[in-house]
Amino acid sequence: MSVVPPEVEEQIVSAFKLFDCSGRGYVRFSEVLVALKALKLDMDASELEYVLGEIQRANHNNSGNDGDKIRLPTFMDIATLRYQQRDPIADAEESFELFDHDADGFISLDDLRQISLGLGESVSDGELKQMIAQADKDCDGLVSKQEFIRLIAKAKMY
Ligand SMILES: [Ca+2]
Ligand SMILES: [Ca+2]
Repeated sequence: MSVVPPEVEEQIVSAFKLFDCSGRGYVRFSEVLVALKALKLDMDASELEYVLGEIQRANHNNSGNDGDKIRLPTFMDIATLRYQQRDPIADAEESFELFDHDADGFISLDDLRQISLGLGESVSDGELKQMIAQADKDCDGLVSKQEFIRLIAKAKMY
């Protein structure tokens, strides 16, 4: 069972395959660093060394890694771990900027309309209003950054 959403898991597998282009079944330490960066799950070399050591200890070395060769299950473990460590606030701030289409610091009904248009999804105003109402604690019809972060933080607890 994996704790990362399926689309993230797919990205992780693709990143692995990208570096394992010849199908040798492993990627090297330095390639893992680059792959993680591409996944926006950056780690520095000393962090990676530490994590790798922990994973190898947990698996009693039967994961098929020898030295510089990191196989997919291990790569998946590393990326998953990093994914779980991400700063949820920084993450929410990034998403907020995506939603705040006109960048005025609030997510309005208009912002959501623009986004759903951009995605080619037809979402009714009623549904969009409901999305805003979920987060809109002070009932001004707009979602402030604070309200948005609170909503995301709450959602992450489940
Ligand atoms: Ca806005
Ligand atoms: Ca509000």
